Amino acid sequence: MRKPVTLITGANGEIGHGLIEHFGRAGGHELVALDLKPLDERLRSHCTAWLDGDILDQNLLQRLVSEYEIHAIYHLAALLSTRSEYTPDTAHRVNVEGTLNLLMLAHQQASWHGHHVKFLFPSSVAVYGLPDLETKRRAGRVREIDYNEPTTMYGCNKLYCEQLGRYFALHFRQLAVERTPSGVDFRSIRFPGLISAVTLPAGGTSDYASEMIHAAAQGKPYACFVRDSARIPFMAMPDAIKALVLLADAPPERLTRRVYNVTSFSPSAGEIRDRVLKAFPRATITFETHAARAAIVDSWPEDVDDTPARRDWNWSPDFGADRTFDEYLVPTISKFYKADGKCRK
Ligand code: AKB
Repeated sequence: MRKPVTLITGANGEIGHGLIEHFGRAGGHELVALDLKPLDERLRSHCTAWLDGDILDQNLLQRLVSEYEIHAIYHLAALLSTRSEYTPDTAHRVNVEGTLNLLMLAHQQASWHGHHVKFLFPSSVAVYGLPDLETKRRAGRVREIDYNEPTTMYGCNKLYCEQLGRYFALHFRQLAVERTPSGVDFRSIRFPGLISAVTLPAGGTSDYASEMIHAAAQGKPYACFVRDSARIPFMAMPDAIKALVLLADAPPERLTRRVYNVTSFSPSAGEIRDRVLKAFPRATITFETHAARAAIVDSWPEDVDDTPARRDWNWSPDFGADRTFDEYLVPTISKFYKADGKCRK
């Protein structure tokens, strides 16, 4: 008999670390971790199995389902926004074709075991495209239906995969003579910039916040690539994990949509600098604007309206700006670098 499991792709990533540690502490989940690289040793004790491989490798995915009965998928594997701009065709393959592979796998699994497969998909504020700074300022807290005109390949990929997921959940093979639902219970969150105390992001454009504080904690100078006035929504990683788990556990009848905004606080890059200097007064932080990367951040909203998430599945952040820095980031990062000085990508 195949063991019922939860599959986590992109397991070595920032969200993957937080999610596996959360499930490991909570217990009750048989986790199978998949990533391009061997799973971080810190996470292995929480997992039933871990594989290193590519979500584009159909043979790998078929080997996976021959051994495990998948009842939930947290599909975290992706090329982030900056990296995707350097390799847009690869980004499309990984971010879109990879996601389609996992959606089809979820459908096959649901057909096999006769239960729905929950499919949690992290989307992003990168799906929004504000045309200029005046419109961005005036728009303030944008809703899910506003300004869906991304300027990056990553944003295009995430917006399209949201729609792919809705298709699987609501309209799958609608012309079949004997139409049967896909069995894929797709649910997605548009995350703001995420800041983790124990992992460093790789290839994102909102990474300046994480990079700034991690550099300061190591006594390294940091040149921020956006202007000090650049402003987008951010969230502490523990709240991102809380949101994913809350959405996954929400009764289907509570959901009025498949894609939700969440957020916590919207600091400017200069306000982040001020908080980092308060914690690390000897830090050297400068602003050296990279015009193209700054323009990507300028196209993202100042803030998002997360009313539907609050209404449908009782979302609310635990970590506002003060608590994020004072109780989560600064003490954890300081301890972290004193411990082994290494941070995982
Ligand atoms: C990125 O910067 O690409 C990501 C995101 C905002 O989704 N962190």
